[in-house]
Amino acid sequence: MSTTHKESDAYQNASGGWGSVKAVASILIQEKAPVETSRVLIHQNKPDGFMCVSCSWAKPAHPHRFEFCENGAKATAWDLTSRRVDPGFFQQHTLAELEQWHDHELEDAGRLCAPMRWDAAQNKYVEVAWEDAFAEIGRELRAMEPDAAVFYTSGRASLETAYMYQLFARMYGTNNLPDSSNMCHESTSVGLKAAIGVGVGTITLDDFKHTDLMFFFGQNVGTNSPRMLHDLQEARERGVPIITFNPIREPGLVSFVNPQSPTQMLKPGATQISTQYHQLKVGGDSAAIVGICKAVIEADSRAQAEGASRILDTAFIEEHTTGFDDFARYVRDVSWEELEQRCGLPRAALTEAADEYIRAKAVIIHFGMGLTQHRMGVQNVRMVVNLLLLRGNIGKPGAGPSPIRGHSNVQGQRTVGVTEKPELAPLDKLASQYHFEPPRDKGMATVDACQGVIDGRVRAMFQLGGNLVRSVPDRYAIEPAWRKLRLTVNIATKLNRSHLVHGEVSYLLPCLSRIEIDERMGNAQAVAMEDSTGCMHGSRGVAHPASDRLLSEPAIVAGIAKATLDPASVDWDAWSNDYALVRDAIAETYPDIFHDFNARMWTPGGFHRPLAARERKWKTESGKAEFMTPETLHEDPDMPERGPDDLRLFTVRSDSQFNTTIYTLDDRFRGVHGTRMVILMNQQDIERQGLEADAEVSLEAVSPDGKNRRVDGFRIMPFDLPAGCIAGYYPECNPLIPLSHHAKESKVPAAKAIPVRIVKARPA
Ligand SMILES: Nc1nc2c(c(=O)[nH]1)N[C@H]1C(S)=C(S)[C@@H](COP(=O)(O)OP(=O)(O)OC[C@H]3O[C@@H](n4cnc5c(=O)[nH]c(N)nc54)[C@H](O)[C@@H]3O)O[C@H]1N2
Ligand SMILES: Nc1nc2c(c(=O)[nH]1)N[C@H]1C(S)=C(S)[C@@H](COP(=O)(O)OP(=O)(O)OC[C@H]3O[C@@H](n4cnc5c(=O)[nH]c(N)nc54)[C@H](O)[C@@H]3O)O[C@H]1N2
Ligand SMILES: [Mo]
Repeated sequence: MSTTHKESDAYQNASGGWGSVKAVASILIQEKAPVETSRVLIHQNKPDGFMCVSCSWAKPAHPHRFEFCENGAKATAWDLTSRRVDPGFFQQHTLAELEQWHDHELEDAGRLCAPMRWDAAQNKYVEVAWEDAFAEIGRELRAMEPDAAVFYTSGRASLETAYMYQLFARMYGTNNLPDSSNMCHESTSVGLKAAIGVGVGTITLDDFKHTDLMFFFGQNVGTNSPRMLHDLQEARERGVPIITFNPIREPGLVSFVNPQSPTQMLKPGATQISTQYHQLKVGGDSAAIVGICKAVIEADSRAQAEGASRILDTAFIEEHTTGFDDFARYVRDVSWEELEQRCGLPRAALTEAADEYIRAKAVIIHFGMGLTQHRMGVQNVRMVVNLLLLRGNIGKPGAGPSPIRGHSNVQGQRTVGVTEKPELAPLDKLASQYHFEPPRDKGMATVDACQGVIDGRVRAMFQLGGNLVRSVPDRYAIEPAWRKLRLTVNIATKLNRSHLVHGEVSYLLPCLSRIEIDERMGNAQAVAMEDSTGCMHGSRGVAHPASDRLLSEPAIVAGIAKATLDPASVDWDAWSNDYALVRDAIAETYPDIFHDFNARMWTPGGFHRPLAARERKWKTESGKAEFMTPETLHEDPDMPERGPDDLRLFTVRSDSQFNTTIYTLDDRFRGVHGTRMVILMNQQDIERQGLEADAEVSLEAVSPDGKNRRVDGFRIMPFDLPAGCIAGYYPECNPLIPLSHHAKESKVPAAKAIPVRIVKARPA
């Protein structure tokens, strides 16, 4: 049942606060860029400044003086480091040598400075001229079947770059356009699209002023979207309750001190964030939400019997939804015992949450990777919608689903056509706008592309940002397969493992960070992105570029496109010299969203894309918002039976990383220092497995295909977690995830419930 909370030596203080100020100062010093960086930080997330390269949380029209958080400051300092990985660095280090470096050391070596080509004779990267790089990449691509090439995007590149990239891939002849969303919120995009007709959240920052209850399912705000803490704090000061479902008591969801409010910093005591905190079992969310729905529907039946006013919003359900009767029947039939067993929480916890839900008139549900990275990830998202629909909590002020996206423009890249799903791209429009016949076949999502690399079907891998050999599952199969690729092209700011595990022909093309001034033909360029709330913002770099041999991402994409495609209806040079022209083209493709793009991008607080669901117009198959009856409440229908020693591993991010970028080896909030090779485990599980704190162990995947997936060298750390669930860090644990262990329908790797077993280290 629900674990009682006992602090390990984890962080005892609120998130934010002095700890956060200290952490910002120390990262500035670590990166040796204090003066420039502190000047630059003033412009972070400000109208006419640059949009933070860290998370995708909304940027307000009236920003705070310092509109950034500890992690945003770290991300900025990381890009503006004074360290350089220049051609001389590569002369000193062979790739064989660099392969021995830790991920942290690779990126910490500094910013890439010049375009590089892998030289087989020396096993080194050597400098090339940009034009020669483009020409050879073009030749390679022209000699290949288009569907053998994959064009991955990590969610950081701007709307302009993303639009150019997808157009280039399609003109070349493929829909192989996977992006980081495939490992992230794709379960949301699929689930929300089917349920309410739009694949994105429906709330805006304004809704925080009107809401009277918020939920958090599987999102760690203090680490992954800390600027949002301001909005939560303001809501808490109005007395808005917050209910959290998370197997770990994350300090950022428990309490908060605003480091930018001098009065708060001086006063003892922090704002309590979560008013209810439920430590459910990993993968227990569908069951927990069905439990809340059951309590709501039962309360409604009682109200009806007593002649009191209804609890369900029956008018809304009648007019706007389908599938309610089936769902309600399912909910009435499922037993409390089953729900308790599946989510690991007592009925009382679920009814306590339901009581609060019933009292509230406008409810927002925030959610993150804890819901999406599961075999039943899409269903989890559908259950969020079910709960909202019961009381008409979509399409009114202060209410709606709020998926908190990851990378700062991951949502926007999808909006402008980066997708492997042809039905989501405006192919007819592109055909008429650019006079070509776009490919109509389904492209590869990220896990398909990885399978394609393993099978040999994929011959070329482009990464516009990202570090796939680290971020995807099944590393032991992936790395050797990656080395058999014909062509690998990495457009990146910093060196990472994926640049070392390369194809026969391999290029490392360094780009500007968007924090940097991007001048083309003497004119400073700006770019735009979409935040988690569907709002577009302009962004203008303010720092000096790390090297004069860098090109911007749009210029690199244009260079490759021009060298690959026949002279066509796109003037790539003109686009790469004036991004306003790209925005005009985007506006022509998507007039509803992007009309007058160049003028509107500087609207303080950004401009919102129209979202039909916000107006209660449902672009679904039935034309209504759709309730979904769950298929199963089992977290992993393929593996219903567990052995007595089997555990479920969920992978988490530390306070000091951005995905595969590891800033330091500490996780201040969880009390982990100097190492990431720890397994967090409940004390009873430790004893039951005959282990003790600090014991050295290996983890072994329990997988049906019988392949050996094992990672050595972990230490056990007692932690307050539900029984049977253990936690470890991403990406260190990724070799344990079978590629096939991904969400049904969305294919998001199920990184939050990996079946594993602990193997004790043999005594030396
Ligand atoms: N500083 C920093 N910021 C980031 C990132 C980063 O790495 N560092 N990454 C960015 C990206 S790309 C993304 S996608 C987001 C990710 O941000 P989040 O969505 O917050 O993702 P995670 O940190 O992976 O996990 C979130 C939470 O889910 C909980 N959890 C795990 N399993 C379950 C479960 O079964 N049920 C429930 N209810 N909870 C569960 C974990 O304990 C954790 O607190 O952050 C973005 N922002
Ligand atoms: N086990 C497990 N696996 C996971 C997850 C998990 O929670 N658990 N999370 C998944 C999620 S949510 C995501 S989003 C993926 C992320 O996976 P990826 O997209 O593959 O990885 P990132 O770590 O975000 O990419 C980091 C690299 O991007 C490059 N980069 C940084 N800034 C820029 C820029 O401005 N331009 C360009 N061109 N390059 C840049 C740098 O070289 C850096 O090394 O990982 C997924 N994998
Ligand atoms: Mo993500």
